[in-house]
Amino acid sequence: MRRSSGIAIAVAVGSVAVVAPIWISIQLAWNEALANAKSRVQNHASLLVRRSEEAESQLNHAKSLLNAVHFPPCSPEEVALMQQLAVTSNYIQAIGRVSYNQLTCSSLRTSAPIDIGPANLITENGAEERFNVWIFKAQTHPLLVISEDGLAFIVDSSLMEDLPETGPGITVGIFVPSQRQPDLISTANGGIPTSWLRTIPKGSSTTFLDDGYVVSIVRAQQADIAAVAAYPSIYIGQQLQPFAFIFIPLGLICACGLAWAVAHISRIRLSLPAALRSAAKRKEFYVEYQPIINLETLRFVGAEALVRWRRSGRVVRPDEFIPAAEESGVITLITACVAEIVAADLPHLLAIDPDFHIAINLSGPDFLTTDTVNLLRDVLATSHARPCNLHVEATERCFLQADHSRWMIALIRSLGIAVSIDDFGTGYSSLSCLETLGLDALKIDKSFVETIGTDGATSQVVPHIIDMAHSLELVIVAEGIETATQASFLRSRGVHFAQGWLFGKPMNLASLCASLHAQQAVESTKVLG
Ligand code: G
Ligand code: G
Ligand code: MN
Repeated sequence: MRRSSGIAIAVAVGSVAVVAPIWISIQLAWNEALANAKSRVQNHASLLVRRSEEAESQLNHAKSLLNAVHFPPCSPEEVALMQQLAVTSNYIQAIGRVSYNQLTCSSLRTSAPIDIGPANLITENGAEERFNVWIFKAQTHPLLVISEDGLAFIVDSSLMEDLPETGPGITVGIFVPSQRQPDLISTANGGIPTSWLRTIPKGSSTTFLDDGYVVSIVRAQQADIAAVAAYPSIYIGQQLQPFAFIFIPLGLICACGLAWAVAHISRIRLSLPAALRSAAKRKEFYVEYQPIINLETLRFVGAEALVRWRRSGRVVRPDEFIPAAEESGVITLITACVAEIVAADLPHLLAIDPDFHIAINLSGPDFLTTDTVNLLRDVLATSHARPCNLHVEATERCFLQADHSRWMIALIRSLGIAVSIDDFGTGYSSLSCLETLGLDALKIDKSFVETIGTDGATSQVVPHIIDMAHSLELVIVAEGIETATQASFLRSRGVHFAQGWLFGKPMNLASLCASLHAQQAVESTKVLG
């Protein structure tokens, strides 16, 4: 990764880190306010239904009483009773007799008949309803007249619709849900389209969003009545404010935390090559050796040098810095450190076993310069080792430029140093390029070895790699062996060498020397015995 693209990614991630928590907090606040608005409209509609039911029962009570007493219609006795009933029920304004769209007499005690116009609708049980009746001169809003069997009940629905804390913008209405095309009987604040008047089962309710409104419908349990309440979503924004005061500062705190973390991590990542360069100068790198064994004899025949970085008291593993080192090219300095350490360590190992070898890992950038060849030559010179005591492992990424790679491999091999392809199978390399590179050995990656004895799809790959390596006459080393089953499978397939926790984990020079001494001791007792 180039520095500029690194910065671009850090800026992009940083921006997301700042925007995301704020966006999420606004979203949370909105959801909270929406839920709140939904329950408010539903409460309003329910209250309206309860009042309508109450009005309906007052109406039924008055009707049955008037029918039961059998006073002659419009007689003074009947008008007196009507008056008494109208006064005692809070939703009924007046009661009268209706005939040919006229109130002939009523509790209002007017002398002339009053025109109330034709019915707007006739309900299931034959009651007539008039929604827009104007009776008094001083009336400010239309009244509702419900009539049945000649008796008329004048209801002021605005009393029902006068809800507590309706606040700005809330609209409520009552309608008869059993109608094919329901229409409002009455409404407070107006502005309710008929498309909202949905027919739902008795005793149920529904809440939905439509055209910028939160709408709730509640239908009465018994009476053929339903209420609608609507609240413009625009006001939800106002309710959002108290939530926003909590969530947005919280979001900002999260955003700052995340932005700081991103900045911190990107600073570390961007400065990693610089840190590696100074680590190479200060000799903070050291090496551990992981033994390579002969699968036939189980002898330690060599070891792979694996670099470690001791950074202010902490050991950093190669996976954390090799990729950055390869990208920036600093890896060549690290390779030089490893080569220097190996040159110093080799004499100790060769003193115990003169045929022992150490494998050094090379990366792409190492393959671009002939300095690497000189470096290897220097290792041999300073350690007084023979070329067979030094091996080179190169990953597939080293071989991106096939012609150049072939030339470098030939140069290294001309020193007498063996070259293996590392982590085989994990990169892009194909059989055809393996054929032409002129390698000595192939290391099967541990990700393939892991699949031995399992029935995963890749478990079939290991035998193929082995057969291919045999046909190219390559020495085969298997990596990451952890079980005896894996070892015996590989041995039976003719794999020559192996490396893995089953035989030995990466260890320091002293431990490796001790292991070699122990091995020599066992062998000499065998020879003597
Ligand atoms: O031991 P392990 O975590 O040690 O090694 C992790 C990876 O780092 C291995 O794939 C190995 O190839 C790589 N690696 C270890 N040491 C070196 C080194 O000195 N040079 C390069 N290029 N890669 C190394
Ligand atoms: O360069 P190379 O990819 O060979 O590096 C070997 C890596 O694999 C190192 O990180 C080493 O610690 C790790 N390793 C070596 N042997 C085993 C093993 O048996 N099991 C597992 N899981 N990892 C191993
Ligand atoms: Mn390796």
